[in-house]
Amino acid sequence: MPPESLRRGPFRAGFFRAGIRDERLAAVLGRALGIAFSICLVTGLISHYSQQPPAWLNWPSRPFWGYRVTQGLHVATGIASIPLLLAKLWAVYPRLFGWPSFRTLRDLAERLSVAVLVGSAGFELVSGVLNTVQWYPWTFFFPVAHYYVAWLLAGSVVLHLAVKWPVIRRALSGRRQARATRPRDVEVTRRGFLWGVGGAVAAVTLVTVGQTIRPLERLAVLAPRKPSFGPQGLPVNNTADEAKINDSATDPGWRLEIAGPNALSLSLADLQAMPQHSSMLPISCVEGWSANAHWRGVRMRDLLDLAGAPHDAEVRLVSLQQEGNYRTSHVRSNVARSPRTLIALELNGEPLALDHGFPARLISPNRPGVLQTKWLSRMEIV
Ligand SMILES: Nc1nc2c(c(=O)[nH]1)N[C@H]1C(S)=C(S)[C@@H](COP(=O)(O)O)O[C@H]1N2
Ligand SMILES: [Mo]
Repeated sequence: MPPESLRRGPFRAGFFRAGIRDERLAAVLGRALGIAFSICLVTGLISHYSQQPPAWLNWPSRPFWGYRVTQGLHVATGIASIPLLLAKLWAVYPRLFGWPSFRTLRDLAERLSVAVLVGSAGFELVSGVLNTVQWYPWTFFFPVAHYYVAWLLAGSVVLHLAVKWPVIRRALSGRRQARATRPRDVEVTRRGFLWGVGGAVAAVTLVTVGQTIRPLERLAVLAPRKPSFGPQGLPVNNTADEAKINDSATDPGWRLEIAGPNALSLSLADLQAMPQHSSMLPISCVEGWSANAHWRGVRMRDLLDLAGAPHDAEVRLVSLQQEGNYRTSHVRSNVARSPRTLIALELNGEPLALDHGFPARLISPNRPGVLQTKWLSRMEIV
C-alpha cells in the first residue's frame, strides 16, 4: 500500500475492479497485436528494401503486383493495430498504479522496456497514420524515423515476450479454468469485450481498405485517396502545380535526353514513332492507396538498346521537377530490362494528363509509387 497521503484516485485500494482485466485478456490481445505488428514489420521491411535495395540485391520485378499487396497489408495492419493497442493498454494500465512501483531491478527493467514498447508503438502508429494523410507536423524525415523506431519497437516486443513468457503460456493454456472462475458481476464479459475490439478492428479496416481494394472503394470513407478518383481515373500524388513543372513539361521543345554510349535526344514525336507497348501495372503508393492502370509507351529496354547500353546497365531517371525527394529514381538492370517497364506516354487510352507525368513518365513492376518518376527529362545509363 502507498503511504496514506498518496492513497487517493487510482492509488486507492479497490479503485480498479479486477473485472475482466486479467492475464488471459492481456495475453489474447497481445497475441493479436503481435501478429499484426509482425505482418507490419515484414511488409515495412519489404517497402524499405524495395526503395533502397542493398547493392548485391536486385529487388525482383515479379510478381508485378507484389508491392501493391505488401504495402496494402502494411498500412491495413498498422491501422488495425490502433484499436488492438488501445484495448491492450486499457487491459493493463491499472498496473501503472501498483505499489511499490518495482521491487527488484528486474521489475524496473521490465517497466522501462514496456515504456519503450508503448512509446515506440505509439510513434509508429501515429507517424504512419499522419503519413497516409501527408501531414508532417515534425522536422524529421518520416521514412528514416519510421524505419529506425520500428527496430526499437521490434526489440522491445521481443524483450517483453521473453519476460512475460511464463505468464503468457499460463494465460493462453488455462482456457477452461479461466472460464470457470470468471467473475459474475462484471458489466461486460471478456468474450463480449473481445468481440467489441474485433468489431472495432473490422470497422477501421472497412472504412480504409477500399483505398487499395477497388470493390470496397465506396466504403472507404476515411481513406485519404479513392483508387478511381482523379484525372484519367487514377489518383494523383503531387500535382503538376505542386511540382512546378507546368511550363517545362508543356514546352514543345521538350526532349528526353539519354546519356549513354550513344547519347540521344528524343522528342515526344520520336518516342511516339518507336514501337509502342502496353502494360497493365498499378501505382502503389507507400501511403497505402493503390490502383491498376493501363499504360502505353516505349519499353525502357528498347531505349537502352538504342543507346547502346550493356545488358546489365542500370538507369538513373531525372525529372523536370527541380526540388523534392522523388525527382529522381534508380532502376536496376532486372527492372530496366523487364518487358513491362515503360517510359509511358499514355494512361488508360489517352495521352498522359499533366498531373500524371506528361510528356513521359516511368512505370515499372513491383515498385513503390515513389520510384515511378513523372515528368521525365533525363535517362542516365550507369
Ligand atoms: N517527379 C515526380 N515523380 C513522382 C512523384 C513526385 O513527387 N515527383 N511522386 C511519386 C509518388 S509518391 C507516387 S505515389 C506516384 C503517383 O503517380 P500519379 O500521381 O500519376 O498517380 O508518382 C511518383 N512520381
Ligand atoms: Mo507515393
